[in-house]
Parts: sequence; structure tokens; C-alpha cells
Amino acid sequence: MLELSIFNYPFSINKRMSLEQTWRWYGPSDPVTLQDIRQAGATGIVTALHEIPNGEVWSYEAIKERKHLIEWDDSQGKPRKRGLTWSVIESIPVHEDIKQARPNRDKLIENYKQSIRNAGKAGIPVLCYNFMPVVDWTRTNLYFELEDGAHALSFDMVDFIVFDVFILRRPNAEGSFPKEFVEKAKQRFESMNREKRYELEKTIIAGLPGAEESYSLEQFQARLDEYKNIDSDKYREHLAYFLKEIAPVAEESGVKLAIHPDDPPYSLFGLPRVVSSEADFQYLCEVYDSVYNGFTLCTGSLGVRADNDLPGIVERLGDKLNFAHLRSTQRNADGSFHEAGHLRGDVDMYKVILSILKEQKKREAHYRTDLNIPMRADHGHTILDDLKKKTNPGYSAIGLLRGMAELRGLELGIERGGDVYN
Ligand code: DNO
Repeated sequence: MLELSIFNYPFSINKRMSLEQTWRWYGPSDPVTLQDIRQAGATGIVTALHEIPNGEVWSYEAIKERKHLIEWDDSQGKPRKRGLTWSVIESIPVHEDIKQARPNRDKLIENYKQSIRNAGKAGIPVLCYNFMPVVDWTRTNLYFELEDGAHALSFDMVDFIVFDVFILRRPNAEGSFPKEFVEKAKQRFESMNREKRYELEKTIIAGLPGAEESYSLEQFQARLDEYKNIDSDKYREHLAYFLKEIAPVAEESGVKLAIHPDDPPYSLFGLPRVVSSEADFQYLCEVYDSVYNGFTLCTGSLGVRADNDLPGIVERLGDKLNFAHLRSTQRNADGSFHEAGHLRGDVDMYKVILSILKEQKKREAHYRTDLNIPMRADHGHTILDDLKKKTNPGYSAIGLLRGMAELRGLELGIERGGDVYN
């Protein structure tokens, strides 16, 4: 066993290379304030200019202005540093016309590139984005009650089928699911009143926090129809086309791309999903081989598939790990899941953090300077006082604070324990 003393400790305590603790902030209208975030102990802010319509350029001035708001407190006359940095953009949305390779995609890609250049000029080092068609992250219940009274986000396959087959009535949807599930869903649908049905519909298609679009039933079906002739292979080509265009610009601009995996990591509504597994990550990293073309390790999204080996992904592809969303899910055999506590559920968070800390060591050995990989506690439970407040589901302050505190404690324990050197 490695004996730790002041003389052989591999690096001094002060030089601890911790991960950068970040927090997602939804902008000035977020009920969680910048001061709250500072008090929670985060130093990095993850945010977006949500007010800019999808497809338009994020101007340098608009980015600079938001960055100033995040980093400087002007309320006392003389600007004071808040102790926060805008570390990650999450997300600049990718327009559906790019995803579907429509005729004006090149124009929209030019806009995207310009936004990346402007972000780079403003000094924002990481850009998280996703390439999920039509819907971003998807849940069926935002208030799933745990045995202690806390609320978690959940995805219930039978509820999902209720929506897909009986509310949306997507043509041929029935064939996508096992018969006995459809039967269960039928019974559940019949037992639900109008409000319950509408609630489910809203949860699935009216847009969760940070989602780019919100639809009515008709608009939604029309969007799905646009994908009739786009299968996974074709969709993957659309992603590769986009990446080959933007990754060199990201590299020149000093902005690291971090694609977010599909959430959940399987096809919904018959749509193609191509960022769900290690093989998918591997493919897109090879499309343009550069550390500027990397990914977000979202342990909660990837972890819903038992065949995703999370520490293995970091071990094999870690040089492209540009951002980490740390959370855990508890899955059922039928594809349903709910979001568990950050150190509970199916994700082995000890092994995940250990693998990220080992990746830091590799980077140090390669003289890379991006050692403090940004991470954020993702999707907390709604607990304590927040149960009485209006909050962004998954993003209420106290639950995230609990998650982040657990994660930072675990990280410190792993670092001090010395396993990183084994
Ligand atoms: C949900 C988030 C996603 C994520 C986007 C990235 O909580 O993880 O909305 O921000 O998919 O583009």
C-alpha cells in the first residue's frame, strides 16, 4: 500500500486538481440566484442565452454582457467579482433544418460557427449541445414521489405508451411495443381523467427546462412525419456533416465541443437516436479527431442502458471528455427508470469519479492544461422547502446542493485515498 507522508504524497494538498464544480443557471429568471449558487460552493456557471431564437447568431456583445452579469456584481456601485465564471454554454441549440439536412442547413451552420467564434472570443471554453431529433430530454413524471416524500423525475414506459399509442395516436406506434405493455397502457389510459391525460401530454411534449421546443399534439406529429425518410444511418451522416463543419471552427476558436448523449438513450417515437452508446461516441469522435470535438459524460442518460460501461468509456475515450453531468438512475427491466440520489441507483459513482480523476492524471502527463474538467451535479430531487416553491423540475437549489455536496465529498475522499495512483 502506498504510504502517504508529506514527502511521498504525489502532489501537495494545495495543488489538488479538483474537478471544476459548476451549476446550471437558467438566466436572470431562474429562481436560483447567482448568490445562491456561490453559497452552494460552485465556481463555474453553465448557462445559455435562452432568449435568442434557435438558428440565430449569438453575438459577441450579448455573450459578453451575460458573462459580465455572471462574473461581476455591479449592485454596490463599484463592480465586485462574484467568484463565478461562465465555464460552459449549455446549449446552443441545433436547428431542426440542420438535423434534417434541409436546403438552408448551410446557412444555419454558418450561424452556428459564428456563435462558436463569438463564444471563443468571449473566453467561454466549453460548449455542450445535443443532436436529439424533435425532443430533447424526456420524462413522463416530474413529481415521482419517493418513500421519503421527495420528488424525483421519472420515465415510466407504460405511461409513455399511453401517450404514444392512445393520446398522440402515432400511426403504427402499437407495433413498437410488446403486446402486454400496450394492453396495460390501454387500461391505464381508460382509467385516467382528462386532466391526467393532459398532464402527461404536457410533461412529454411541452418542453422541460432547457428544452428548445414545445409543441401541440398536431405540431408534434407533423414534426415526426418529417423524419419518415431519415433512418439512423442517414441521421448519423447529418451529424457527421455538421461536425466536420463546426469542429475545425471550435478548434480555431478555443471552444471544446461536448455533445450530450440521448436521454433516454434509445429511440422514442420511431425517431433515430445516434448518441446513445460508447460505439456512438467513438464514431463521432473519429469524424473529426481532436480534443475540441468531444462529449459530455452524462452518467444519468448513458446509465439507463446497462450495456454502457461508464468508467470504461472514460478510460477509453477520456481525452475527449469535456464536461461531466453526474447523476444516477434506478432502472427497471422494461426501460422505465427514475432518478436516484447521486450516490445511489445503478451508477457506480465511486468508479465514475475515480476514472475521471485518472483521466486528469493522464492529461497532466501529456502537459494538457485542461485538468479541471467541469462537472455539475445534474437533476437533484425536490426536497425540504423547495417542495413548497415553484422550481425548475430537477434544478431546485436544495436537491442540487445535496447532490453536489455528496459528489465533492466523494471526489475528495477518492483523491486523498490514493486510489487514483493504483
Ligand atoms: C437536461 C439536460 C439536457 C441538456 C441538453 C444538452 O437536464 O441535460 O437538456 O442540456 O440535452 O443540449
